[in-house]
Amino acid sequence: MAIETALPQIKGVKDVPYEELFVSGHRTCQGCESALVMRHMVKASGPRTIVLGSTGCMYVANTTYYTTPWVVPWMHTQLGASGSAALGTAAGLKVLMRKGKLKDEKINVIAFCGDGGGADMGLGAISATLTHKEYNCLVLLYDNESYANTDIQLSSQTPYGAVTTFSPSGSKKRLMHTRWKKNVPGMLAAGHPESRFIAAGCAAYAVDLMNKIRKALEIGGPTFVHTLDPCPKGWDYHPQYSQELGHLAVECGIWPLYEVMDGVCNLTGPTRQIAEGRKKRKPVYEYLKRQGRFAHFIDEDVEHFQAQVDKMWTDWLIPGVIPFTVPAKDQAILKIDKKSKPLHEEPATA
Ligand SMILES: Cc1ncc(C[n+]2csc(CCOP(=O)(O)OP(=O)(O)O)c2C)c(N)n1
Ligand code: SF4
Ligand SMILES: [Mg+2]
Repeated sequence: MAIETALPQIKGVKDVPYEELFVSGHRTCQGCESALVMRHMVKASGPRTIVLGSTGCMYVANTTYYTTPWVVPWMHTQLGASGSAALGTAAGLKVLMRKGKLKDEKINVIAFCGDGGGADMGLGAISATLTHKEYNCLVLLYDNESYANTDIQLSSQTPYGAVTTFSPSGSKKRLMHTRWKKNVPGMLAAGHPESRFIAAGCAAYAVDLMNKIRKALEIGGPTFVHTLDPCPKGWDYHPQYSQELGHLAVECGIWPLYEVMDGVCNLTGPTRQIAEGRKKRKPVYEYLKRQGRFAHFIDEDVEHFQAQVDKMWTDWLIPGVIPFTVPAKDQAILKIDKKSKPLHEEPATA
């Protein structure tokens, strides 16, 4: 029987393939959203897929000796090498097919990395890969907001003020970590014109995520998807709340869902509803209070966090995506009319 390789958009849950290509046999924590990302990722891409994985929880916990949940071919790659592994594999397949050593068919190449491996250590390799338009590959960055596998160290994706093993809250210094999260998908979309698809997703919005993965693989060339993944161990909450926290991250406006296809930015899911004024953005306190990593926050910390998120929605050129603020005197020259766009509701005070 011929294997269906086209990847049409999924209209609703009934369209989601039954076939599981990431099954039992892994040892991720209960409630691990990153494991769910892996499952959705290969469900969306189908059986003609090669997965390459950087060191991290999704490598270590998924490849305990003699067991693995991967049904598709899988290979480990070095912590900062997801970009290089994706490009090298795509190039290798192309050569083998050109020489007639492999059947000429569409094989999806996906390399995943964590936030430590992708947003920090391997960012250069991902950037280089996104400039090579002749190779078809997807880099998926699963972001649990810490170097989780080595016991929750701070990364550039750890949110402002959060406790990690490298940023404990002390009596002299309440907040050890005061940097705002690096904007990886926005940065990559703004700087890589040869990449035709770059997106931000979350497994709590499974169909939205699977469709982004399918678009990335169907459009061709090097593409990138960044997911925000609640991690019960690192974020310190009961595993049953992973999906709820994913929803809250989006509903509070902290993690906007969007895709940039051929240079056109499209907000998706609840992010679009908030931007259109059809849904009220929730106060960030709703999200922060549910996690032990923010338990040391006092009112002024919550207020600072809220003010930064508000700025993303009110001042940024594209809410949550492009962090430029255009001064009033230049808005007409740049054809920007902020007043015509109701970007946010007034946030409630926490
Ligand atoms: C070059 C290199 N430095 C350090 C390590 C040790 N190490 C293994 S996994 C890991 C954490 C990776 O964090 P991240 O990429 O965010 O993935 P996560 O563990 O959070 O899933 C580290 C530091 C390594 N394997 N290779
Ligand atoms: S530490 Fe976090 S990312 Fe790692 S397996 Fe556990 S829940 Fe998943
Ligand atoms: Mg991580």
